[in-house]
Amino acid sequence: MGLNSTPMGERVHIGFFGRRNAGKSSLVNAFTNQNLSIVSDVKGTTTDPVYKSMELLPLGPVTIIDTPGLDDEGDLGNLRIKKCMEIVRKVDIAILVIDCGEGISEEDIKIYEMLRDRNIPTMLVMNKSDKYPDFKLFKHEKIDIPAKNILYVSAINGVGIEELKNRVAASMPEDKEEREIIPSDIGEGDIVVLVIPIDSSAPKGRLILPQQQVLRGLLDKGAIPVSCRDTELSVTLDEKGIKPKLVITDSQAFAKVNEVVNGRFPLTSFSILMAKYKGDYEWQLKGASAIDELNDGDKILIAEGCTHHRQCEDIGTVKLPKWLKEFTGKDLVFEYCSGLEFKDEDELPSYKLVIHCGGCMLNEREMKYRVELCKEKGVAVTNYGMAIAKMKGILDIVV
Ligand SMILES: Nc1nc2c(ncn2[C@@H]2O[C@H](COP(=O)(O)OP(=O)(O)O)[C@@H](O)[C@H]2O)c(=O)[nH]1
Ligand SMILES: [Mg+2]
Repeated sequence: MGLNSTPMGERVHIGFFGRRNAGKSSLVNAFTNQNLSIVSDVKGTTTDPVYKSMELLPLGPVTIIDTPGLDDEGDLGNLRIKKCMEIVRKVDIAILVIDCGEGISEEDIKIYEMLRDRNIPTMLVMNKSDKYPDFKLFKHEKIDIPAKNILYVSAINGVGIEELKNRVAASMPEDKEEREIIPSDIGEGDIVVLVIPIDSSAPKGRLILPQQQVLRGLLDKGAIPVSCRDTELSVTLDEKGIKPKLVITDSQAFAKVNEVVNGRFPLTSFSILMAKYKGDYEWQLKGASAIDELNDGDKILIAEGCTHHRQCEDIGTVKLPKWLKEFTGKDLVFEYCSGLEFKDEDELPSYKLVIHCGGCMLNEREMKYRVELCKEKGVAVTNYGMAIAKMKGILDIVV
């Protein structure tokens, strides 16, 4: 992530879908004005999704995703289709690319229905219009889509690309900007204490994403953030006499911070705020009580949105399993997944409980999908902060 860039989880995700060779990669290149995807007439050239962040006016920061074709064959093909499905569930806007000469296939209809069922605004883009002078005659009635969402373009000569950008910008879901990570009762002039432990697992020289986001959110509202480590919290509250409207701590320090706060001020954590911000909060809250029902041999999935985060890793693979074993006294089995991969619907029911990170690297759609899938499969799901609060006996205090 660059110094000035918007975090991936906050960007509008735009996915390019369609069969192999429809011209998805060529269109992504034309759309972004960059040659970032390999284009070729060999089917299956794009084997992994390609991500590209850019500014798309008037939309703002977006992430463009080029996908492998959904009509892949064979074992490797199935794997790619699975990857493609992982992308379908996180895009905010979809572009379904059709080769004018090939027309609409069964696979295209399948993809379209999948997108429609998920209420994802979709543009049907008939590509390679340069090759077909009578392209407007190509039929698309196999797909029931409003005319304003159909475009004839050419990735080769650029016809229709600007129009495509404008329409994509216009199809932006309206509620996207309204979410706020800061609780609504915090406003101008309110002091909020942020407790940020700096231990060996904290990244060198910087703050992690949820901390940055909360800090920025408070400044946006004209609130007054006061930051300190857990070791200085007592000085801050008792000696300096700071009286915050809210204390927000890293959940790992919950027990210690709760002792110092001692009921004087409302207390919550960065990860709990994150769960309220994206994901089904009430359901995750309920999920925390499943910890009481764990038994010997139960499988627990610890899921992280990022792959390279030392702090999360440490808490996910070391501290949480240790605390859970101590708290329950049971012989539990832990499994882990990270990054963009999550267990699919066949694997998920074998788990008794899923404990997810705050998901600062995942967008809202992806986070909601994961919680929803657990819900559908009857698997309890909660997040790091709530699980820790539950085990420290302060869940009702901090949510
Ligand atoms: N004539 C023409 N060819 C195109 C157009 N877009 C892509 N192609 C060609 O179609 C082939 C497949 O393109 P590619 O972007 O790799 O397709 P993908 O598999 O969907 O990513 C390549 O040979 C491209 O040069 C277009 O608008 N017009
Ligand atoms: Mg491609």
